[in-house]
Order: sequence, then C-alpha cells, then structure tokens
Amino acid sequence: MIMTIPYRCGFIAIVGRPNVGKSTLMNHLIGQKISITSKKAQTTRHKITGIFTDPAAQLVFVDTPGFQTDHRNALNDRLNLNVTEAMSGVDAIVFVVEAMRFTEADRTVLRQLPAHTPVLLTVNKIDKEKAKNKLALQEFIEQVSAEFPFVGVQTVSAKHGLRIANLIADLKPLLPESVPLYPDDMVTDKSSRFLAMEIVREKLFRYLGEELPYALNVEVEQFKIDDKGLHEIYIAVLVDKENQKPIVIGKGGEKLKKISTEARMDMEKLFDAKVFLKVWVKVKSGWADDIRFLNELGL
Ligand SMILES: Nc1nc2c(ncn2[C@@H]2O[C@H](COP(=O)(O)OP(=O)(O)OP(=O)(O)O)[C@@H](O)[C@H]2O)c(=O)[nH]1
Ligand SMILES: [Mg+2]
Repeated sequence: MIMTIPYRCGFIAIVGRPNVGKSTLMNHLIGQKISITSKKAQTTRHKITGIFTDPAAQLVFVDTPGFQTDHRNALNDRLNLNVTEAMSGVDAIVFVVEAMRFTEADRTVLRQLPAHTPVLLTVNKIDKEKAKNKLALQEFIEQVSAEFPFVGVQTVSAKHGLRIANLIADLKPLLPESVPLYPDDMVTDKSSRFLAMEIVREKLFRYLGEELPYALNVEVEQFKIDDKGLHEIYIAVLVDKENQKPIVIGKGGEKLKKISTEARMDMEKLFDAKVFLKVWVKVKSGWADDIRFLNELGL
C-alpha cells in the first residue's frame, strides 16, 4: 500500500519590531533577495510576499514593516495598520526577536498578535557575540516564552542562513492541507515595477546612510518594455524639503549617479534583460503626513 502525505500550503506573516531582521530572514527562507534590508530601522514599508515551494509544501511568507511605537504620524499609523492587516487571515505567524534583547517595543508587537493563530518565536542574530553564551541564551528564551503562548521556538541567524531549514520544518505542520496556490517557480507575487522601485530604495539606504532624509519615497513614473526586451524605467525620488535634494544628488551629481548605476545593474540581473534607467529627485513637502498621497503611493 502506498501512503501519500497530504500537500500543505498556507500564509505566514513575519512580524516584529523594526530592525530585528525580518526581511533578511524572509530572503533566506525563499533563497532570493526580494525584500530590502538595511542597518536603519523602518526599511520595509510595503508588505512583500515571498514564496517557498518544495515537494511537500508551499509556504507563502508575508514580510511586514517593523511595528512602530514612536514617531506618531500618518505614515507610521498606516504602516502599523498594514502589519495588523497582514496578521489577520494568515495560518501562522513568525514572531522575530533579536537574541538577548527584548524590549517594550517587542512587547507592544506581541500585544497586537491575533488570538487563535499559532505563533512561532524566532530568536534571530544568534551569531552575535552576546548570544554565544548558551546558558544565557536559554534563559533569554525562557523569559520571552513566558510572555506569550508560543507554539514553539527556533534560534536562527538570518544573515548567515543558519538553521533556516529547521524553521521551515517547524512551520509546515502549522499549515492547512491544500494544493499549492502559486506556480512552483514563482518566488514573489510582486510586479517588476514594484521590485524596480525597491531596488532604488535599497541603494538610497545604502549610499545615504545616516544622511538619509526620514521622509523619502520612491515612485515609478514609467516602466516600458520594447519589442527587443529593453526595459525603460523612469523613477522619481521624493523628498520632503528643497534642502534635502542636494543630499541625494551629491557633489556634481555623483551620489545619484552611483545609486542609479548600481540599481540598473541589479535590475538587469533580476529581470535578465537590458535596462535603461533614469532616476531623479523631486520635492513633495509634507508627504509623510498626507493621507491622500499615501493612498496614491499604495502604502
Ligand atoms: N549579526 C546579524 N545581523 C543580522 C541578522 N539578521 C539581520 N541582521 C542585520 O540587522 C539589520 C536589520 O535587518 P532587516 O532585515 O532590514 O530588519 P527588518 O526587521 O526587516 O527591519 P524593518 O524592515 O526596518 O522593520 C541589517 O543590518 C541586517 O544585516 C543576523 O542573523 N545576524
Ligand atoms: Mg524589513
């Protein structure tokens, strides 16, 4: 007699306070970089879907923005609403914390978790020096576990891709029996247009570092593919104030040039096509507090 194991498929939200490594973890879970990461908190603004498929299951991960507990404005309220929405209706939740660091901000996120959805505690950054003491790490895990009825715990290092397979193995049984919802070679449901915008955002984070204006956004003004496959992409960087423009452009335009060259190279790799990319800077003041504008941006 042949025993068949039922196929499982479901949605998993990755949540946590800013900067704990949610996006890094998702990129490693699906084995490809589709969500942007950076040292700065609040890198992720949109929900990003990443799809992992193997012969036994399909796991559809939803990366969420770090839950904001300070800086109240329309943008942060919207980001938090996105997190709450992403958590409702998923089959399981991965709650990410940084090893040896549990703060009031982590606790606030825990309070938002929906009842009746299984939550797996994931302790990330175990490669860090302070997490090397096994006994202290165990104590930390016990402390955090006492805060919430988690269904299980995993320790990982997202950055180094450590123990990611264990996390996937723990998640599979939490999903319902179902046929796969997406083709097996699909890693994200985001459009090329969206990914192009995210690539530019990542370069801005990388090259502006601490100078990065808080209120900065990226908008795709045009995305065309001609019959020869050439991608023609026009992207505007929106800043809040006129005096932030030169920060992004740099001396003699060198910063913006570097940002667009690297973004173009990443896009050519991701789209497997020739790319013509134009990036420029526009001033749109007060956008972080403009609800109508946030709607237009799809945030
Ligand atoms: N040492 C170490 N650093 C990590 C690990 N995972 C992520 N990081 C770093 O932590 C920082 C934040 O990572 P992100 O993946 O952008 O964090 P996030 O939770 O998505 O952040 P937001 O989207 O801003 O909420 C980056 O500098 C990562 O390189 C890890 O396992 N070990
Ligand atoms: Mg992120």
